[in-house]
Amino acid sequence: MSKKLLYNLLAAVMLASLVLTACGAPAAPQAPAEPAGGGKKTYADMTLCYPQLGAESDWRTANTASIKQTAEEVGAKLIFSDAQQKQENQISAMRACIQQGVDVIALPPVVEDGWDAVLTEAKNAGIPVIIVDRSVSADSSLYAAHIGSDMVLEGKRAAAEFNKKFPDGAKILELSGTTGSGAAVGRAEGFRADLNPNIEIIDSQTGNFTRAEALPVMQAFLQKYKPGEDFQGIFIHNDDMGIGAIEALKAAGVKPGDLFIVSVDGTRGGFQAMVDGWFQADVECNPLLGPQVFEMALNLMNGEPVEPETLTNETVYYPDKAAELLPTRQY
Ligand code: GYE
Repeated sequence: MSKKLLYNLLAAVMLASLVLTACGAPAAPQAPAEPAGGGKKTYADMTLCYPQLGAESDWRTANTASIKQTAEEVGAKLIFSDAQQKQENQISAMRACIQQGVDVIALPPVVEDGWDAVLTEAKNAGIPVIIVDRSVSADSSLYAAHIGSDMVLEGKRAAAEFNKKFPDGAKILELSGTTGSGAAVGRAEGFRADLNPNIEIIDSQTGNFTRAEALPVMQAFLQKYKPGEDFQGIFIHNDDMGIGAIEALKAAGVKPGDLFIVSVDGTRGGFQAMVDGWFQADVECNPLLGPQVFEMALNLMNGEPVEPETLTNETVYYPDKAAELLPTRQY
């Protein structure tokens, strides 16, 4: 090929690509740019945004620690914020990250609904989003993947404990997590799906996953219902609320073991409550998601395919092993 022909060819190709961009074809979403030199991107290239939903529980504290520690270990840059359980704070934190042009956003959504707009903004900016921990109701085309627990299964596991304990039926209370959160919705759904029909949930109130809010809710329950007579058990959506509830129960003269209490998370506080005889089972929910999140984020940066749904492997803990396992608990 002559030099001239080569130049002409090159000029034509450049012109064509100019015309294409000038026509305003939308930027291909989520197609990561080829790293310079064609090599793969590494953690040193990564800025990950984690708009944490809050600091409401020991589970959350452990989740935050896992994300921060993993960022440090792999040498990635982390933009972390705490939304104090407010969706609008999470959304503004996400928008700030989009503006900054982070590589990946990992979002633990406080509630399921209301994410479409900001997820669309991230998608249009070509920033992949990993939904972490709780789920969103948004269309799955708006995010790259979800990593977290099977909340419905956790509810089913709790129901199985009540079914075992009360084959002849019972009346129970439910202390539920944050209204509209994937964790509370899923646990309530799984619990009701598997609970025997002779076990009646006589009341259900939210304690917003915190000790402070669960305490007055339990106090109000105790004003209305007599423990042992009106109800024999409580399903509590997390250990922190369980600890708040125990304070109210103690103050009302209830003794450990008077009621059948099943909680969720498996934190050290939950294990202590089993050692002390308050909880009869604790359904595990694992917050240590940092390593999985960063690994997936790197794959996304390199345009590699990722699993759309990664569920954490979990179990149920009982008082018989609680004392032995307590010192080994990581959260
Ligand atoms: O169970 C609770 C926390 O979303 C799985 O949120 C998480 C839940 C966890 O506040 O302790």
